[in-house]
Amino acid sequence: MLSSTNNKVIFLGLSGVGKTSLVQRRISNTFHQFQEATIGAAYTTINEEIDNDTKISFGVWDTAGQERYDALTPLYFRGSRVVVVVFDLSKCDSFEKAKYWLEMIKEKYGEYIEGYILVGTKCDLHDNRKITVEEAHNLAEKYGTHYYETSAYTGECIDELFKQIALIIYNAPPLFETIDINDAIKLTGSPKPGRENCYNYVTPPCSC
Ligand SMILES: Nc1nc2c(ncn2[C@@H]2O[C@H](COP(=O)(O)OP(=O)(O)OP(=O)(O)O)[C@@H](O)[C@H]2O)c(=O)[nH]1
Ligand SMILES: [Mg+2]
Repeated sequence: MLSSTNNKVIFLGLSGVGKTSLVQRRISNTFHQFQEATIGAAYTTINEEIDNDTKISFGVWDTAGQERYDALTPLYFRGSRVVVVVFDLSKCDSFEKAKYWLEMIKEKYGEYIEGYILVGTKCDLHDNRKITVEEAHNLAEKYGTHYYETSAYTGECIDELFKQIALIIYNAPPLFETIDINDAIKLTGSPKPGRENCYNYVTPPCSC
């Protein structure tokens, strides 16, 4: 199992698009018609199986979409491996907000992020649909993101979305580079009784 602590995933999008509902459907297979708006951000750990021998664990930051939190949201970008930009297929303003986040992240934070996913939610509301598949695909193509259409109400495409997040993390290079042993501080000597975790520190000899 790969550790979750450094595998940070952030969900972004206008208030009411259904970010919390996506996460709830995945972790407890439930749906709440009157889901309360998130305050600040909520954190959850999710485990995904890549295959029989490989499991990935990642931490999801489900951010608050209300505009008053917009200035705070970029604080969560730092160290994110995957960014999930969410919009409501029945709300044009949420699609505009998705464009805003994609543009701002690519411009300012792009180099640190391994993958982006664009998600159109509430695909169960067929009659209210405002954003066409073509428009969504064009946006996904412009920013090089994956694209999913989901419904937290029916559960459609939720498993596929979280599996894709896990795959991006699985295929990403490791977060930390291995330290050359010659550059490391060497630990020598025997630990003192009762202080088994304490060692004498000896720095490597100077090579000059
Ligand atoms: N029909 C339908 N309604 C949904 C779906 N997903 C979410 N909703 C409803 O949309 C409303 C908002 O959902 P939330 O999950 O709270 O949205 P959010 O993006 O987390 O909102 P903030 O926390 O304010 O940013 C709730 O009333 C949900 O029941 C869906 O797939 N289909
Ligand atoms: Mg929420």
